[in-house]
Amino acid sequence: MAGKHVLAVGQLGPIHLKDTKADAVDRMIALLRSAAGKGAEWIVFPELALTTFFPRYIYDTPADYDRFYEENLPSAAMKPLFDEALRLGVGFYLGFAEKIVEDGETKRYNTSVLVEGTGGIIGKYRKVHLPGTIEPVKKANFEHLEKRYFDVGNLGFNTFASPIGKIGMCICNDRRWPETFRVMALQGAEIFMLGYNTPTLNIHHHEPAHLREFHHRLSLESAAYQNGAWVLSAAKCGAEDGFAMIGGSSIVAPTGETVVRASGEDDEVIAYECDLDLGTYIRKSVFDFARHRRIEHYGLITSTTGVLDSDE
Ligand code: CDT
Repeated sequence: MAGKHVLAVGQLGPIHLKDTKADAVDRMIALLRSAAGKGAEWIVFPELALTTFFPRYIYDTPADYDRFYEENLPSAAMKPLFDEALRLGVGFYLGFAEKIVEDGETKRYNTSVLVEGTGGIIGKYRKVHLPGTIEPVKKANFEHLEKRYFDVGNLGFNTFASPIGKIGMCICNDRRWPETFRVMALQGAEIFMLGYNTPTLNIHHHEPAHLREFHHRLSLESAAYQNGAWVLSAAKCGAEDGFAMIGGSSIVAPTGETVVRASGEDDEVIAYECDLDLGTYIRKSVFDFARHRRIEHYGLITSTTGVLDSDE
C-alpha cells in the first residue's frame, strides 16, 4: 500500500477495580471521536483495555476472575465501541481478555482484535510472550500473574490486509522480542500495532524506572527501523488503585524515529500522517530482505529456545 494515512493512538489513563467496562468503553468512544476529528482512519487502544490490569492481583478460582473476560466478539461491553467506530468509519485495534471453549476445553487468552471502518473484524491475535509467573512471587505489594490467567497464544504472528496497509499485531511484552516483528515483516507488514500495560516497577529484575521507559522506546524504535514499518503503541498507564504503569504511547516512523509521543499519563489521543512510502524505501534499501538476509545462518533462532550448553 502506498501513500499517506492519518493514524492515531488512544492512550488510556488508569482503570480502577471499581470502574465498569461501560466506563472504559465510554472513555474509548471519546478518544475515538477525538481521533476522527483529527482525520484519523484508524486508532490503536491498549492491551486489556476494558478493565484494570487484573494480573497484578492473586485470584484462585475462575469464579473470582472470569468477570474480566469477554466471551463473544463483539461482547456486549464492546458493542457500543464497535457501533461508534462504524458510524465514524474509523478502524481500530482493541486489547481484551478472551475466554473461549476450544475442542471442549475452556481457554483464556490475552487477545487483540482489528476492526475496519466498515465494521468487519479482519484479524485476531493472542499474546505469545506471556510475562510473569503462575504462582505469586511476593516481592512487592502486587504480582504479575499473566501465566496464571492466560494460555499461550495459538494464532501465531500474522498480518492483515486493510485499507491503510498491511497490519501486524502484537501485545505488550511481545515488543521486547525481535522475532515478533521479523516474522510479521516477512509477511509484508507495513504497520505494527500494539497495546501495553507496563508496571513502572519491575518486580522480577532490577530495572530502574528510567530504563523501563527507555527499553520500551528502544524496542519500538528498533522494530520500526529493522523492519521498515510504522509502529503505533498504546499504553494503559498511570496509577491503577495506586499501582503505577508507564505512559509513553507513541508513533514511530520506519526510520526508527519517534514522531509523536503522549505527553501525560491519562486519556490522550496522538495522531500522525504516516507515509507508507517511507517504509517501502527502508525495505528496498538497507533492509531489503530478499537481497541481504542469510537464512543459512539463522537456524538456531527456531531450533533452540535457550542458550546452547548453558549452565544457567
Ligand atoms: N503486560 C505486559 O506484558 N507487561 C510486561 C511487564 C513485564 S515485567 C513482569 C511488559 O513487557 O511490559
